Amino acid sequence: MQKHYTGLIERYRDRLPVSKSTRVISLCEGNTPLIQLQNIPRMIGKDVDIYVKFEGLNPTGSFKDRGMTMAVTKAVEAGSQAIICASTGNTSASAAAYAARAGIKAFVLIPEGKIALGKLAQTLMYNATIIQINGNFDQGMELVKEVANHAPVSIVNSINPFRLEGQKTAAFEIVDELGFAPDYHCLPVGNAGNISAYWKGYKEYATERVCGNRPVMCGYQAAGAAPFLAGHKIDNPETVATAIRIGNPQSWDFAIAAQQESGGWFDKFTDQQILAAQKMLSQFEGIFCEPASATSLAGALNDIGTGKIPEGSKIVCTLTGNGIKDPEIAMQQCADAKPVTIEADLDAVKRAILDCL
Ligand code: AN7
Repeated sequence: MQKHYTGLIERYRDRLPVSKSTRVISLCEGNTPLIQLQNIPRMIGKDVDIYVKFEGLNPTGSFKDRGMTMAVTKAVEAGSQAIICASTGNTSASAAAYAARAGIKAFVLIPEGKIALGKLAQTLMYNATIIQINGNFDQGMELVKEVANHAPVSIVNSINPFRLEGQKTAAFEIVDELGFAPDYHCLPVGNAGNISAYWKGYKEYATERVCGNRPVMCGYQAAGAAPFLAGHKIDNPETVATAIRIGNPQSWDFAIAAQQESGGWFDKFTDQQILAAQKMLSQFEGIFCEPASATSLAGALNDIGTGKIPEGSKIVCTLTGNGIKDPEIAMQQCADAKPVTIEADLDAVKRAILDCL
């Protein structure tokens, strides 16, 4: 027995592509809480068990750390001195952190002005080299693929298969904790790496009879960035949920397979619906995720409401990133709840409290 938790590679070593001699680059990622919602199911008056897998509690505040521990471990094993990624923010923060941990260099290409403040601050602190482009994520991704042919850098975007290997462990953790796979698994979809990784994880656990069932996979996109609903890539994705402002998903085929094999579906939700779900989760459950992450709950609540997800179901929604990542959106969400400023005396404080009760 290990004395303390040392990360998902150690925990699931026998199911991951590492050997005894592999130097593991880890920040103790994974092992995130699966929190059952208590108030929202009651408020909507439906008999459903909704759990959220709070991936915002990973070391850099997003699920990307699961993939990054694997990708950077394998890059270092192969002798890489530098990694590179294109990113809407979370991948860049995660890549930068794991590169720092490994003692190698990280280059990140990000769309100028479209990265949440917390993600930019992290990436700077971890000391990555940030290259901002006058373009979107999809253009950055194409450039990264090109430049990797011309410079000694390993790509750590989710087109790197080790990323999905690491990320599949989230499905393992859910099954290990519940003792079964949920009936429905709801995820936000951008590049579609994560939905592909979860499906891989569930399939591996189901076929080895760790559990007897697999979930229906539900992939939810932002309405302005919904190529899976359009049926083709789109050129100018737009959404307040900048993490999933992606028009050309790199894991298209895997995600379609996940949807078809599981009997699942894709759907899209407006920025307004996404932000409402984010606020609801914070306000009524005390769980603060970033806007993109709330797309999973927006979708689940919609599909529970219409009966597409029937009563009696056990549902897991992945909350992919921490709400603190995007303080600007949070402040906008709460613009009507401006704090009052008063004199620093007892009477004034008393009045301020009594006024609110
Ligand atoms: C919070 O960081 O693509 O469908 O470059 O940050 O696996 O792409 C982020 C994606 C959902 C979508 N939620 O996951 C990046 C990046 C959050 C995210 C997604 C992202 P995929």
